[in-house]
Amino acid sequence: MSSILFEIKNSIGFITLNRPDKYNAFNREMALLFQDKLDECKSKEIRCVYLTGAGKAFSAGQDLAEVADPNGPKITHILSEHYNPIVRKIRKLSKPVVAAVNGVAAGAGANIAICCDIVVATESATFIQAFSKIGLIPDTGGTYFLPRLIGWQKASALMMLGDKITSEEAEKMGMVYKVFGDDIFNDEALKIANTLAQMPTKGLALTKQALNSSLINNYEDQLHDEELIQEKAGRTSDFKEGVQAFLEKRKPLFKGE
Ligand code: T3D
Repeated sequence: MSSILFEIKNSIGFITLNRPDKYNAFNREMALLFQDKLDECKSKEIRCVYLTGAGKAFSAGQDLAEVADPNGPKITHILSEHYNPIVRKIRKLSKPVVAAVNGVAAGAGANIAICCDIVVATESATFIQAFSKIGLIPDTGGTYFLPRLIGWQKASALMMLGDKITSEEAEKMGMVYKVFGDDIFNDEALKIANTLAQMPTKGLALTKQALNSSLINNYEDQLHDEELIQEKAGRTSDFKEGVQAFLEKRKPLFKGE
């Protein structure tokens, strides 16, 4: 069985982390395969990506058995070849990526989730910045995204103490968009992905571009970027369709173009 499952349905690219007996911990093979699948998601056919884990966990981060293996990859390679490319590919992908956190998300698993565009979680899911417990620093973009999502103080405490927090706490802090009861989680998370997959994909891609640049721009540069990016959105056929549908009082039919 492959460590990453991938299928395309209703314009959604479904990526499932699939090492359930290891809580979907990443080894090299899985990290590289995940990157390949993210590349496949560039296809025009896919208008939203849905990322989840098989079994009980979302992902327990780096496979610690691989780290302990003297023949395994070195720390610097693990970051430069495994996790950093994953974060870059998710942030650069010109469509929304939904992290459907179905269980524990620890270490790199937690930080992959929070770099996605929309994070939803089951009531029973938990988040752990597990790195400090084994003497590492938080990586996989965590030191960049987490303080920006929940504030520097809370990020600092979670990263130093390595506390396990519930999905409800994560939602209150701003790390998660919505939490759903375990019984309705799949349906609700899928509803979000289906909605996104029918929306103006180029407009969403440009929204993502503007949000990405807001992380580094000053205020004036951001206003300038909004002008440039909105100009591109205004040239899409979905924008024309959106306006036309509004004027004709009908439901728009967006084609992602
Ligand atoms: O060089 C580098 O490493 C740099 C890159 C770093 C990136 C990172 O992600 S570092 C952080 C690595 N992750 C962790 O430290 C988390 C380790 N796991 C845990 O703390 C706990 O397993 C969890 C809190 C995630 C879940 O706890 P619990 O009690 O619900 O489950 P469990 O019994 O501990 O785990 C279930 C199984 O998954 C178990 O297998 P077994 O004994 O039943 O055969 C366990 O060994 C396995 N598992 C869980 N996490 C990992 C793992 N196997 C390998 N690597 C893991 N990270």
